[in-house]
Amino acid sequence: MKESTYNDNDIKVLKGLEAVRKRPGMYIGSTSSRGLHHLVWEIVDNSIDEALAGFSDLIKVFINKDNSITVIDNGRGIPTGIHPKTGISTIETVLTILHAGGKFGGGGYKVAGGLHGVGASVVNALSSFLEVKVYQNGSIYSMSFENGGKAVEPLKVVGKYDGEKSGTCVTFKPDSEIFTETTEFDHDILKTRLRELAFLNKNLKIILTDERKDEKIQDEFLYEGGIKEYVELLNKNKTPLNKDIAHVEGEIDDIIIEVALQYNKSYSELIYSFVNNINTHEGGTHEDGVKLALTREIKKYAQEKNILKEKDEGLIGDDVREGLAMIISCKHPNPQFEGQTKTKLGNSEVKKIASNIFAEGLRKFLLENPNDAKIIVEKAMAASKARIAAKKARELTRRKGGLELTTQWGKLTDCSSKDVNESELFIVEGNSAAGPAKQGRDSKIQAVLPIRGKIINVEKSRIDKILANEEIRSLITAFGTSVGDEFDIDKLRYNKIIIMTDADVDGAHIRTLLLTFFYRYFKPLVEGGHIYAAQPPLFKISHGKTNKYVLNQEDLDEYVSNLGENTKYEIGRMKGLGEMDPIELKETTMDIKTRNLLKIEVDDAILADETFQILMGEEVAPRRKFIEDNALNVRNLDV
Ligand code: 1YM
Repeated sequence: MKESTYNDNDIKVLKGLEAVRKRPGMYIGSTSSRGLHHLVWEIVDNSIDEALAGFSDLIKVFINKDNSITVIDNGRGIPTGIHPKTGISTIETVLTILHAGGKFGGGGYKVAGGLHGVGASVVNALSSFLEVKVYQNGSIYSMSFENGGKAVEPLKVVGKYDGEKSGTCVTFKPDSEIFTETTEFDHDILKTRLRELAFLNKNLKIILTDERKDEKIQDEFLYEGGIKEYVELLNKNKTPLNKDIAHVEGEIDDIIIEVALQYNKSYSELIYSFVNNINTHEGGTHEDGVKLALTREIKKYAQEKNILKEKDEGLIGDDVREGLAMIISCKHPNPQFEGQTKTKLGNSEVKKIASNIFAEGLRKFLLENPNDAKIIVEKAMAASKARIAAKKARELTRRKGGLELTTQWGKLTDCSSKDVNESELFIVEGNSAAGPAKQGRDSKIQAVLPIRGKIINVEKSRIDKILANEEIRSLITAFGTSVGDEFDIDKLRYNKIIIMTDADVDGAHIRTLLLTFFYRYFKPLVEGGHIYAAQPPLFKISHGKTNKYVLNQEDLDEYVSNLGENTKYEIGRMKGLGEMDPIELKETTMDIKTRNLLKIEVDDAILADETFQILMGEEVAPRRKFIEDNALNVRNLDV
């Protein structure tokens, strides 16, 4: 009787795990590097849940020599007894039955949900090997699986130990038959997220050890200040304004809201929000509530102190968020995630709770820190003035006949198609490149906008000054979306916006200036995958009557080595787009059939912000260090 239950179950288990192996994308998003790292987060999330429940304070992650991963925590250990529903051990249940990770107890805050939360069984299904060890009541229990979750032998006690401690240890090796692109873990990806988890869970120690090199690398993260220290990191390369970081924490109806913030001299806002440690990229009710209270409280304070007068135009959200670095962390027992990427908190009750908790805490901070409060209000007032000036300037140009510009710079050569989906905008540097680009384009779907050399550095200027810049205005007009509080992505006129600059240092600088501008003022275009970089060839190889263009040194070497010993050839280094004839430019860089576009994607928003700040911001010392640290890379790239 018992045996037959086990067999039925066995078949069900294998079917479940097979389904995961058949369509891994459905469970972990993709089988690319991102999916590979997702496996680690599934296991680590179980350890984090245990820490959130208050049972553990240490997580160790090892990248082993063979690119397998070991995760250890000092929690209660996965229960070792027989599971009432499945009739097999709870450990085996957790590792072989889909969604068993949904826990049996209920209650408490769980990382599970959103992107993660498919559970340890999915990791098992996608691994060539997995071993779990549980330390409980003096016994070490162990069970291992291979080939996508097939049990090697049942759960057994493999040893004894002295002491009170308990914990779980999972080692797994991703299956190379599933992860065909790569099975190699990226140290930095693991490090960044583990550090983030340590910031979000104060007093939780996380240690990452990379055993792959002869000299092993170890990073230890432990933050007593939690998200306060996270804000400190966000402002590391900036000039902070308020001396003390404002920190607010409160709980209503089991919903915990924690916020830390500090203003800096820059003009951009940096807000990262989380729910149960999951980054809510798309925001949601917790973020809405905090933003609402921020605007209301700063405005109220400014009026009470008579800094904001009756006659003044009010402060709006954009004004009080200029130069703001803020982390919002919400813990919710039953979060509902919405949005395109399921990273938007939907629970409607949270807005009011977040706004009430934050309003009270911020008010207290402003009253207790009058000097900081004054600096914050003055920053918002200055932003408000600039915004109003920019708006007036925009209205003026509009009355003068729209933002259409008639100067030679910023003169758009539009495409004839009105179908946004097929339309492309090439932003080219200088008039010499505009000529061949206009001739080499497909005039139906490709528009060309020449810009003069270096555009204004938006990292160092406020919106009013930025909008006074001719190049910037022509870009905004061409996009069609407007900017700032008037931005509307539905008005975008081109599906692809392609930066086409020379393959040299100046070209790279212009590309960085443009990317900074897009990232700061048109983030939805970057996040929506509308921004691209063209890749003009770096070398031209001529032999006989053939001209071959290649992108880089590697391709050059390969092409030349295949030419045959007796072929005479010449290598030319391309200096600029203007040097190419229209047909060459079309074939190598513009033609949708033959070109090689680079899509601009942001994997790590915090790193992107930091890099733009370092490269384009006011502070010189961090830039020097960045260049020194990366000089070798640049040299390698640009042989
Ligand atoms: C290295 C990975 O999985 N730790 C871990 C997992 C569990 C528990 C403790 C745990 C949870 C509960 C009760 C509970 C899990 N248990 C389950 C299940 N580390 C790692 N540490 N006792 C222990 O949630 O009630 C799933 S995960 F389902 F068995 F309870």
